[in-house]
Amino acid sequence: MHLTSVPAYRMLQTHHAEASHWHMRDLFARDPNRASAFSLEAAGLYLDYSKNRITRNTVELLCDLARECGVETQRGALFNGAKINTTEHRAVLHTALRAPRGKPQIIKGTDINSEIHAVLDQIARFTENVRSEQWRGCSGESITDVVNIGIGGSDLGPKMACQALRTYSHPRLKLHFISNVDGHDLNTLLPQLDARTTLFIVASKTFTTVETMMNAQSARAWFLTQGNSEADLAKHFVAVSTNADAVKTFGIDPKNMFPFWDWVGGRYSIWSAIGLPLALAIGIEKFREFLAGAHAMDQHFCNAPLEQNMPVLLALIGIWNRNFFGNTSISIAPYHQYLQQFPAYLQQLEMESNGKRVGADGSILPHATCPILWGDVGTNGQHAYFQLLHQGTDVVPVDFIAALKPAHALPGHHAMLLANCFAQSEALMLGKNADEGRSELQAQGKPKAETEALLPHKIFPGNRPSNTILLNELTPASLGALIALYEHKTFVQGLVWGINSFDQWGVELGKVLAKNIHAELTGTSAPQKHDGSTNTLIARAKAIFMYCGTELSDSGTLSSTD
Ligand code: G6Q
Repeated sequence: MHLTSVPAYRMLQTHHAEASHWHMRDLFARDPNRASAFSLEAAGLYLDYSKNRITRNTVELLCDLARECGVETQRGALFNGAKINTTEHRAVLHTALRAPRGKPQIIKGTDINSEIHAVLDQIARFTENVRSEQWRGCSGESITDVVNIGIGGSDLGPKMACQALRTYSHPRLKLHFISNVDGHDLNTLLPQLDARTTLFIVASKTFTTVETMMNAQSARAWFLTQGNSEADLAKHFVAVSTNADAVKTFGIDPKNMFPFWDWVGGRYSIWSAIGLPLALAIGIEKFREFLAGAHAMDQHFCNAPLEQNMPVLLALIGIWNRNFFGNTSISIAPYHQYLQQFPAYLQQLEMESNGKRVGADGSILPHATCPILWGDVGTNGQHAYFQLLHQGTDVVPVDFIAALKPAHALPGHHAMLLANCFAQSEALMLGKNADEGRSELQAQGKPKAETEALLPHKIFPGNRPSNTILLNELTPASLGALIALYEHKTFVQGLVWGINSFDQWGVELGKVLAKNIHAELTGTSAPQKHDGSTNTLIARAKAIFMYCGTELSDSGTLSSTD
């Protein structure tokens, strides 16, 4: 049954007809307890969702909707390892990766809890060795630079988390992330590295992803040009993958491979060995705290009633904004410089999971699904696109995220940062009406005619929704809980929309799409008949290679013909 046929959906439609006339300014004025009624704490996080166009009745109806869409049953199926990724016939068990040791979970006759903890122990041994300088490069020098080569789910998570938790980073280790097949990425980094003190992590679930393989081959070739031999590779290249054969073929010693499993989706893999760069940076104890923080959110998600369930409420507020108010995008505004990569991380999590127009049952969905997610850190965004958030023609709900305690001691900054964060959500909610705008202009001594001419520009409609998520401090545990919060939010929204949130056929398409054109560009295949535009683009690229006296070799690298 589609969302639009569910009884609670119809009730919500009727309710929305009324809600569309509300202004949050009035809702706050009428209900002094609104902030406590629409806020909750879980796993060390505080969520205030009171600045939304909701009443208690809205929340009740939305929770009915979640119930009628099977959220409670499917939540159990997720944790129990049912094959809820139906198009790939896979279980979805990233939550098992953060379960404590000693809680057996049998999947296909194997206790995955002991497998998971065996890999965690392998990560512990390796990271402690690198950090304590017992693992040294081929010339006996300690490792100073770690380069993670991976893309998408094998890049965004560790990159975001290493930046978020940089306060906890080992002082000797510099972390680098190479993802783009664009050679400018790797080519900029390599001259900064000393091959004798660099460790490359080739991170790829499949170990077939073209970008990662090409970057890994180039890094390997560079390493060998730096006076090192094939035998030296073992001290400088490790792999994270589910594909042991391909890792071996690449030339990485299977002893230096950290495995994970097909039931871990790429964008949910930070908790697995894909988190190796993070474990190297912050150490295994802090990495375990990161897992424990996520586990605390899992426990909350599993056990709390829907009405007091943080991921469920965050998801349902999103459904209310998307499917009833028609808001097409959501902005993420972390007021923490170290969370700069968080919007990009969530972009993949939400848009790759739920950016789909077909339901899990294969039917075309008659309703909207995932909104476009975007954003940047505060206060930077305030000096750029916040204009549109306040006065643009589209209403864009915002998630504000802030830590109450900073990780620095510079006086004054943090109070100023938080003041901005809270002031923005207040202004978006309250707006400024004509009377207020007029009095403000009059108080500035503007003449009457100028006041009236300026007034329309000074009016802010307000009633613009936002959530505020507060962390006491940005720690491994609170970051773990924050990521898990959004993972479960995404899962719940997928259930309400009737989507399989765990496949990504659009991404798979991208992996094969370039193959034909690449063969034509490199001359290994005769030009094919494309559309006129694509033919012209290919011809222009080929012409410029010839003009520059360069050609693309079979391996796809640009080489001089001289
Ligand atoms: C994530 C996606 C995608 C994937 C990358 C890298 O959920 O499937 O982003 O992570 O395409 O894939 P590999 O890890 O297999 O190289």
